[in-house]
Amino acid sequence: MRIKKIQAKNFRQALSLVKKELGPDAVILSSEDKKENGSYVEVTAAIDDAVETNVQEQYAVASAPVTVSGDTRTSGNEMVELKQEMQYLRECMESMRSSCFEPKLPEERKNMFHFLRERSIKDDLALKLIERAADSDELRSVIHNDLSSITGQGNTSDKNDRRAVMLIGPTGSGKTTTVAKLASQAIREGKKVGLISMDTYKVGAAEQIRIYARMIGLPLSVVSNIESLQKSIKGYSDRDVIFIDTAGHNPSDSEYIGRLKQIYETGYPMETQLLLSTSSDNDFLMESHKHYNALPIDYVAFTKTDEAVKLGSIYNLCRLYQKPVAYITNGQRVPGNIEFVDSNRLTNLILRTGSA
Ligand SMILES: Nc1nc2c(ncn2[C@@H]2O[C@H](COP(=O)(O)OP(=O)(O)OP(=O)(O)O)[C@@H](O)[C@H]2O)c(=O)[nH]1
Ligand SMILES: [Mg+2]
Repeated sequence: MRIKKIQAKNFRQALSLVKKELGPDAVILSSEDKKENGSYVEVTAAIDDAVETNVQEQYAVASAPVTVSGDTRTSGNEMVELKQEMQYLRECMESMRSSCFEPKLPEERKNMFHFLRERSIKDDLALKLIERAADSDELRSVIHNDLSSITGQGNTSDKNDRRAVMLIGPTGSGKTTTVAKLASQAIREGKKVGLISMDTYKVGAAEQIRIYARMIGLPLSVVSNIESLQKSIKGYSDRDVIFIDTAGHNPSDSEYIGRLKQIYETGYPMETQLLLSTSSDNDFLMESHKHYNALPIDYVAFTKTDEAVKLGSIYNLCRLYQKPVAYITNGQRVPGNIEFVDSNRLTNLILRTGSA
């Protein structure tokens, strides 16, 4: 970690110097208004970028090298262990930072920082937000602008070609329930709808979606491999839209991501919606990005907003995934409990206090 003290005429100028000297990931540890020899601001900032980039150099200094044919090299296992250790230290630092980190900021900015932290917005994002906003009104519009620019990236050009909409997401994120909600909504709009379930993994999964299909009055096809998926899609050639439900797994399971990847290899134009439950652990959802990022996700959707006390994770995840938000779901009822939201509504949810 590199720590640096920076002096400037005012806070805003100090922050831009911090960014210039330590980069955009630097965090402010303290800020003081000084009065000696005229008034100025002194900011102490830190960056922990050295941890990862210097792993190899540090290893060479800190460990005894393994000699291979007179050569000095690190063994593969040692390097893996060392990387794991560094990762562990990094995680410890992160959790210390989020539990004890208390930036010394001017009073108004400190209040804004706490307001964002109380809503579970990540410290680094919160610091960047208060850098760009002079007061809480401006804070709202900065968040709104960030969300609008992400939503503006919606891939709408080929949307009409894509009749199939596939829902993916971690276990229990609400895929099957949401497929039923979306299907009901499409029927209400006068569309001909087809349903496909690719979940033959979980006990009772087929039965769950079969009940919904019967309730909505829709044909359902349950498939267990790519060939039957293609056949089912072909069989639904008279349908305006086909909703595909998938089995939920832990996203860190590489076989699961691999199976999803195979679906795209069929070349069938498909819209993919990633469902993330706002009642899940924020860090788990952030971590899942590493894995889902390998797939061509078109939209994210946030489920179970009715169960979440804080919805700052929506902001964290929008910034991380950089995908437009298709909708939110806010209850178990089918049909119903689904809301197609704009940036304005999302901003309100992120900044709200207590559950909806
Ligand atoms: N409170 C609340 N519960 C929801 C919402 N959406 C789904 N659920 C509930 O969450 C539980 C899991 O929903 P499912 O639709 O089965 O989730 P899934 O993603 O299909 O689960 P897997 O197929 O096992 O991965 C069920 O009890 C749903 O009724 C929501 O918006 N709010
Ligand atoms: Mg399911």
